[in-house]
Amino acid sequence: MKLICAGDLHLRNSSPRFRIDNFIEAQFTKLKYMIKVTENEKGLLLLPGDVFNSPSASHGFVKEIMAIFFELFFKKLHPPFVVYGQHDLLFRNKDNCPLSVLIQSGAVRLANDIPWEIDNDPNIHIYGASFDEPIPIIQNKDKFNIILVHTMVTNDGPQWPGHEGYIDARNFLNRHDFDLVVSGDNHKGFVSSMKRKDEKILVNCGSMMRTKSDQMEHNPFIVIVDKNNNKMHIESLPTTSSEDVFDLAAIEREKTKKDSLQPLVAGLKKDRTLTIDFLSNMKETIKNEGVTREIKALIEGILEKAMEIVEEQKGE
Ligand SMILES: [Mn+2]
Repeated sequence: MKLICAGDLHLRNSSPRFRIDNFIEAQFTKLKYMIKVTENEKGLLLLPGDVFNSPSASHGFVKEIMAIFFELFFKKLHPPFVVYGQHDLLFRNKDNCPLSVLIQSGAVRLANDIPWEIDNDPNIHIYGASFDEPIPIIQNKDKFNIILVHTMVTNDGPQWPGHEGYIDARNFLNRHDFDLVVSGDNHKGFVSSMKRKDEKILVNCGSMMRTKSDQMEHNPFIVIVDKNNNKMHIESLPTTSSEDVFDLAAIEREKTKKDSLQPLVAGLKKDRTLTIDFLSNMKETIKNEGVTREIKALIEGILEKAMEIVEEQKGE
């Protein structure tokens, strides 16, 4: 049995800022490519959360995605397994969001703490931990245990100075005895493995699409793991060069603006309570000190932009 591991799809019906190509078409090309590979390999597609970019995806868009996933079912293959990422949820709630509609329809299956067994390979057990859920306990160590997890796993320690709330890939493999871990949340792609009794593999493909200017170097891929011999193959997704999909001049202008705000951003990031105090003091001051409306708007604009960068750097 071949396991087709993917990353965060972030399916959306709008183009992100800075993309100048036909983003929606590029997204469907990549998704259909994954489905094709799964078909050709008669494999099992594993999606570790953030399937949708937002819980407010339209009915028409959800229907389109549902049809693509159902292609596997109609070809007598297993539907993809999923877990919920924070982007799939509406106010952290699973009931009223597009991914729950796909799960209920049977287009995809939710992996959770009760292992799934699939009929043509009873030796495989599939678990899942959606966003903010604990890692399940393995019920039968003799099985080939797979887990889909949506949590920040990194390959190289913290992603920025002061980064908290992540787990290193090798640490994860050490702590939990799964044979294959497919993780989502970290948009940077990597593969990590560890030899215990058998080889244990952690696959974090990263995001399927390049949506942000810091992803110029990101080459979207999927990983095909052959469960029978533990061999893996990294398969690039059809991708156009970054120069052709990003508005480079606009990115450069944005970067200059961000760089000039960096000292302010660093100050705001230091302490959450201080930040709130600083912002309310500043508002009070500009209200009382007879500051003109234009200057007031300018200061508020700068603070808003700085807070935006602070939020952005908190991660996805
Ligand atoms: Mn994500």
